[in-house]
Amino acid sequence: MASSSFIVLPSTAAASACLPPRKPVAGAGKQGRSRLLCKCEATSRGAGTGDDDDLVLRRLDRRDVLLGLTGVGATGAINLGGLALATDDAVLATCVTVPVTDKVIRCVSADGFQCPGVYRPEDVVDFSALPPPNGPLRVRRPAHLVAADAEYVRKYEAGVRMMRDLDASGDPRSFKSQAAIHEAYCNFHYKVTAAASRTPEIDFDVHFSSIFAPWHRMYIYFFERIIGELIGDSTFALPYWNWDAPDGMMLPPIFNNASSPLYDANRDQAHVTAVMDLNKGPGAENDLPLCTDDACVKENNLSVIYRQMAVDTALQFHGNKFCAGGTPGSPGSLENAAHTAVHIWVGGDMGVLGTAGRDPVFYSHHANVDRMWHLWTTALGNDDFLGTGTGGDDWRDTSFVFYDEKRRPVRISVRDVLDAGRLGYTYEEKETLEWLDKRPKPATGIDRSAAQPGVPAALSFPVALKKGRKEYVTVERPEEAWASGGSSKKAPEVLVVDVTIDPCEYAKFDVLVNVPKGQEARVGPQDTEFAGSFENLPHGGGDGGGRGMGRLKLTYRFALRELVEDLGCGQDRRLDVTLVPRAGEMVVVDAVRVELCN
Ligand SMILES: [Cu+2]
Repeated sequence: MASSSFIVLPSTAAASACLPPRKPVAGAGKQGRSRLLCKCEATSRGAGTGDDDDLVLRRLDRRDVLLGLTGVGATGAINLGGLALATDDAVLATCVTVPVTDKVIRCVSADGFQCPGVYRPEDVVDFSALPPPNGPLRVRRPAHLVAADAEYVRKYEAGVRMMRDLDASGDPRSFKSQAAIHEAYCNFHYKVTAAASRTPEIDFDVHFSSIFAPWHRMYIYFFERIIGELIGDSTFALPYWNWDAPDGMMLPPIFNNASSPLYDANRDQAHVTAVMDLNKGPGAENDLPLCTDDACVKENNLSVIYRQMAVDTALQFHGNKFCAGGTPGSPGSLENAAHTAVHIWVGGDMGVLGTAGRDPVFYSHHANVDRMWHLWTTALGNDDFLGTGTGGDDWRDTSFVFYDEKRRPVRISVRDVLDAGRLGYTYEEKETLEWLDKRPKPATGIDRSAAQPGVPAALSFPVALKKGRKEYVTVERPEEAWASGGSSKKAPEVLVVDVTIDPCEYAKFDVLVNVPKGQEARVGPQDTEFAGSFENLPHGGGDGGGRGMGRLKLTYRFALRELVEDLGCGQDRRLDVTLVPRAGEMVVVDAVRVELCN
């Protein structure tokens, strides 16, 4: 059903790890890391103008490469798309796959930021050498239900209060030190050493790669153990914010008591007692005008969660492996969807990566992110090790050092944390997993005969997104997909969108597939045509202020296998893609393509 009003881009051949095949590219050496100061201030520029576009594009370092290869102005969309891919190949070739360990990353105290929990290397003990947890499994329960257990809430509050009372500079278990761990690892205070990256030291971040899920599992594991130690209860388990269940789609009340140590006064006060909307940005009206009541918002939320969980491969779920050599980062659906939306919804400290760990609800939010991972491998029966994209052994050998409840620096690796049971905890499931049954259905309100051929084509890549201006592109599907009428779970079809963003800016855009021009407002998260959203949780904030961050290149994959099946377009050679910008002044889309992910 491709209409001629969309620009047509070629597909790439099916490739492993969702990346195009490698080929040598002249001029690749011109790729530089442009460093632009990131002030992390709200931008106040007006609606998009041509000048704004130029400004955004000038900050796009890949463009230097493109200009070096050919005149951008003289090339059409197809050539530009091809060149953008070729440039990606050059970047891929520089990917260094040294496993991230405490030997190759180091925290740098600078710009007012003090690295928390400094330790002497000779004091580090391996987690695997410590006695395994004994006693019953610690059971993490839904936070909205533990309110009825006054004894539990009292103990939890006592533990957090004791953490807050510990000496912030002398005890790595203090609440302030614990919060600073997240800031250190997500505001680019850690550097990958030159030896490991074979380049000058580069920034390290636990987001935008398959490190996201295991690192956060480690982080809240030790946080939980510290509380248990302080209150003298080794069975203590964090409550999880059950935001994937309709009854949990609100800030759990135990966090909204101003006299409790679980309180954070900086949260968005308009949201602390409202039903959470995973499709709404800060300060914005609901982006999707289809909802007028809470029940509808909750249904939309369930669709968002269905989409993040119904991905077939570890690469889609966890994102790319971390590459020290400059390959674009890639968050998985676990990170990019509900996780980011909940941070944004809470706002305040939670709304910026640098300060997120200062809000006690962070640890319950991430307990649910962790539970989503747990469910993906258990209830949904998926395999973390599908393919090689998440880094295989590099991933399992990735390790970090955290202080444990006994104030010992402990080296813990990804392979130590793949099974929650081996860490001695589990999740109590009280609510049914309603999202499991929320596979989106084709929109009923759109007129499919209303395509408007003849609308002049206007899109060439890279393109700077502007709120209020939708972008239309038609992409070709891999022959393997259309020739067999669709794709398989083993090699599912995905829509790959390459973006360059300002890491300090909140940014969001929705992606629609096969929606005739002008009918976008008739399609919402419950509809098949809504492929999903890309959303960036801003870096910055905190003591270091997020200074010195450059532009960030990311790749995100939108699942297409079920979408194509449900729209009955498995034999079509092309898909019409609409990008709907929602927030952000500095988002550049570098390429859009369809690949088979295996
Ligand atoms: Cu988070």
